[in-house]
Amino acid sequence: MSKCRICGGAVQEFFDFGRQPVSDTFITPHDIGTEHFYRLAVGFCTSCSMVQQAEEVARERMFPSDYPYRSSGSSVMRRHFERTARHFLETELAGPDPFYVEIGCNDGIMLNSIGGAGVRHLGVDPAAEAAAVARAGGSRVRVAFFEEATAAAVRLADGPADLVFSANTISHIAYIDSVFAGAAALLAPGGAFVFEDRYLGDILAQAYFDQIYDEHFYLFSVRSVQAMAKRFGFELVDVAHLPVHGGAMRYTVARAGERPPAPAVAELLAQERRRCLAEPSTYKDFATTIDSNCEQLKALLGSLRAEGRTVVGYGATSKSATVTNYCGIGPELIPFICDSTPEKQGRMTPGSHIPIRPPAAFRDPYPDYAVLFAWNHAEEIMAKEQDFREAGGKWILYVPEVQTV
Ligand code: DWN
Ligand code: SAH
Ligand code: ZN
Repeated sequence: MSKCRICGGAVQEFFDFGRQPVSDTFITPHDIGTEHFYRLAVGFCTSCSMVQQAEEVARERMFPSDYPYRSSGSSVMRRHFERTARHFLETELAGPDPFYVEIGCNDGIMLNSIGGAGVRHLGVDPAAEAAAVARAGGSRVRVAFFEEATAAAVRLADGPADLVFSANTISHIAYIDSVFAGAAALLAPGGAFVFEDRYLGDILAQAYFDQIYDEHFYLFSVRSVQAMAKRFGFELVDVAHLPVHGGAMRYTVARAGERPPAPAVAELLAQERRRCLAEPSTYKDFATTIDSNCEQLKALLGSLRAEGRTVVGYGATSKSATVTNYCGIGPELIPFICDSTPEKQGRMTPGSHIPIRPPAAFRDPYPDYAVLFAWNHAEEIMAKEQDFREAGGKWILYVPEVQTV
């Protein structure tokens, strides 16, 4: 058993994916064999229930200056963050001269809406090339990893922040004590630290096992975030369940005693107790489902190949690294994955070495089947690719179960 990164309690490992590559390291053909591998294993803390990985990958490996993910690749996510920006402009940023800081701003998908409203703002992100896109959108970005030292420098240069916001990033940071220390140093009195991340309750309910990969060091629940906030001098004062990325949760924390917790916190804690999110049996069942789904997916792809059917992948996601490498799926079963991100096209998936091609390759000609690795964007993608279905094509989904639709 390892020690919990949050509370020091005993972490009970519940799944080991074995040797896995850094998920966003999409390589060129002559980089084959240069990928970094590590042991991807995940456990839950028997004290604070935080789900966390056994091994930490160096942040510089996961988030280099040419980090290829671009948040704006989804119109659904662009609309989500436009709505989110409007919400904060009417609430946390409604004061006379508000200052907004965003951790993990990536290409400015949220930051540009805040800056565009004339609000003083600063993004913080080590992915220099994504930051350049945000700057081209009119935003200020400090290319750095947010931690206590960064926060102190920002406070010195720009003053206290009314809102520190982050989406799909805080769970990526193993050294989260330094992040909370930074938030404490940076936040104005009465300020809020708000972060949204994929939700453990949905991952367990829908067996989203491929949400487990190097970048997702933690899988948050309301109970584990409440414990984490308390440990670092904050208090969880509001939660909101979101439909994005297969199910996410927005957590609002404030300095302890500064705001009364909203009823939603107690309501969702009660729901987690009813769903046994802190019970070992829940994770045992999850582990069984992971292996069963992976066996079924591999068997389905093998039989389609034996029948001479054509199968491609759709969406070269970080998630696909776990699926393809744990299930042993390579180009012999999926000859290529199409993806709309220019920075990924022409490269190959880490470890499994499946070539990544532009969306045009998907239609020329349509395959018989397409494995939807970007299942969290299913509605948007299936709407975009209606002609595929009309031409007789079928999608292969592997969460919550293996099925063709
Ligand atoms: O948590 C994270 C999320 C926010 O983004 C990060 N750790 C890294 C990354 O994870 P991911 O790669 O699993 O994210 P997505 O948003 O599921 O990736 C979707 C992929 O599919 C992108 O490469 C873009 C591509 N795509 C496409 O080809 N056509 C996406 C859409 C919507 C499309 O229509
Ligand atoms: N907020 C965007 C991007 C999420 S991807 C969205 O919701 O789509 C995670 C982002 O966090 C990447 O751009 C990565 O470079 C950044 N990141 C990782 N560690 C960070 C840290 N310590 N401080 C700031 N950004 C970080
Ligand atoms: Zn713990």
